Amino acid sequence: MNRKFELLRTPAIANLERRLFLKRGLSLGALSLLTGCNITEQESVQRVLMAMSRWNDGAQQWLFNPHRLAPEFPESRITRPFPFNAYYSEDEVVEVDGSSYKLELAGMIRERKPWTLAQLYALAQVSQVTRHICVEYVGFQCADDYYGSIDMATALHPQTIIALRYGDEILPPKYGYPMKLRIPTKLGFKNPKHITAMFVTNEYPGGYWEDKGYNWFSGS
Ligand SMILES: Nc1nc2c(c(=O)[nH]1)N[C@H]1C(S)=C(S)[C@@H](COP(=O)(O)O)O[C@H]1N2
Ligand SMILES: [Mo]
Repeated sequence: MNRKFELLRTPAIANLERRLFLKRGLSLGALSLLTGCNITEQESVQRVLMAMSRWNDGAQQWLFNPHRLAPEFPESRITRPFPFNAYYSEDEVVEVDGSSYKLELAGMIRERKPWTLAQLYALAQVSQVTRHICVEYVGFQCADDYYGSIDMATALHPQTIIALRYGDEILPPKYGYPMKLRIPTKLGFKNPKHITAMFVTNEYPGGYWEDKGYNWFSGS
């Protein structure tokens, strides 16, 4: 889904983003993306945040590489109407009074003066047409109680395949008959065998080893 954002970026926000970036490898943008998503259970939010913090171990640096730009799209590719996402329904959207609205600034910021909406509108603006990815996992269940999950980008990777055959034979039992997910960009445990069900979800499904503490991303 693509959506158009009218964005403003004050030097203070850009600086805060950069600091978070360098210190924790997690951008403000990634966090605010999460909160805008259609995640209903508190527990799954916690699990997503835990999963995200586990990404932050160097192997996934490319995800948050400050020099890697997200793809941009022409106006014709905008999804309309754009679906509503929140932890409540659309008729419960919070009402904000723009005339009294103030953006408070706090923490290690030199100028902590709140900004009014009029002041914000007066700043230089940029626009972007970019893809909104809520969370989007693909989960797998296996015949032997094994289970696992991968991000959508990995699922759509050209070398991620469902293996039904091994060499010249039907996939043998020990390698996952009748179906094994083969992901050459990931560690062995991310390749579920004997798959009986696949599902797409926005709630972090975890995995057999991941839920015992293994790194969820475990790949390149
Ligand atoms: N269903 C199922 N899938 C699984 C496992 C398992 O125990 N059960 N083990 C994983 C691990 S740890 C590895 S290394 C690979 C091994 O796959 P292979 O036997 O095809 O080499 O399968 C993965 N997929
Ligand atoms: Mo493994």
